[in-house]
Amino acid sequence: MTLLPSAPWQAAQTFCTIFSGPLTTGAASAEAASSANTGCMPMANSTNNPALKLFNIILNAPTFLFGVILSNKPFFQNARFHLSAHHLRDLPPASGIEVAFAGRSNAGKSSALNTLANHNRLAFVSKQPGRTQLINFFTLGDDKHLVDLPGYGYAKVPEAMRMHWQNVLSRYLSERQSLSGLVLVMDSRHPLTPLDRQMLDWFCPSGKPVHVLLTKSDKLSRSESTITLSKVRKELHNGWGDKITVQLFSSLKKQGVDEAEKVLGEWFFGNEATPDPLPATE
Ligand SMILES: Nc1nc2c(ncn2[C@@H]2O[C@H](COP(=O)(O)OP(=O)(O)OP(=O)(O)O)[C@@H](O)[C@H]2O)c(=O)[nH]1
Ligand SMILES: [Mg+2]
Repeated sequence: MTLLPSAPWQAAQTFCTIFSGPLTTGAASAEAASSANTGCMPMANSTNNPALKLFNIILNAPTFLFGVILSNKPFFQNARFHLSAHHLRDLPPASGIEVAFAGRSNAGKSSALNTLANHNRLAFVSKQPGRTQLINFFTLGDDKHLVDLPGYGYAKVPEAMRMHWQNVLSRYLSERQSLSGLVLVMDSRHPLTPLDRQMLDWFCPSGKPVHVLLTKSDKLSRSESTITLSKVRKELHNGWGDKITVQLFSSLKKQGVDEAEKVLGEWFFGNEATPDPLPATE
């Protein structure tokens, strides 16, 4: 048993409670989460102001680092289910930072999310394609979210449903202000399908970063993995620019977890504030 807080923001909470009084983080509802915002530092409403955003990041970095040192746990392991949405109007307010996992049905999005969270059943995983049929939000606390998107490209989905999700996904990817980066999950045996390319076409004009996870890499030999990685990297850079990074990933073998955590950590916390992931204690 440990008396240490189990999460960076819990550690931060302890810190703040000791030095500044109680906090309002860890809110259960979307409304509460958005109003609670973050940390013990005075948070200005920075949604539309880049200077204030930067100010808030700098202000909160020491608190976050303090929390991580105390918690001894990579931050994604604190992911908790927050809400599911069928329509854009059901999404939580776009006030924080979120990173979405998109990709073909059955590519391994939910599995990758569970692997990062070190949790077997946080997001639903199934052999049956089309398992994730809602936009599922997982909170990391502090108004930060991981988002599991419904997969695309599953032929047996009814036309009306396919049109609905095409519309929702294109609008979500191109309009959502709090969406800070996209993890595009591709089965490493079938990368860059036409629909993957369409996703990149929808998202890349936003100028936000994309990280491609070539999942199920355990199904490729070492040399196949190396060749696939370099081919996909080249094609991504040629087609969509250098804001796109790519790596091999296996949820089954838990390979590529540190690399993915590092990239996502930078999106959530910025270069300076991102600690190297520490070994999990459980
Ligand atoms: N061998 C192997 N199988 C994997 C890996 N990742 C996922 N799978 C399997 O692939 C299937 C689909 O995984 P999901 O994570 O549900 O895929 P998804 O992209 O969320 O699918 P939808 O929700 O339908 O869009 C499941 O049977 C997983 O166990 C992996 O890295 N290696
Ligand atoms: Mg899924």
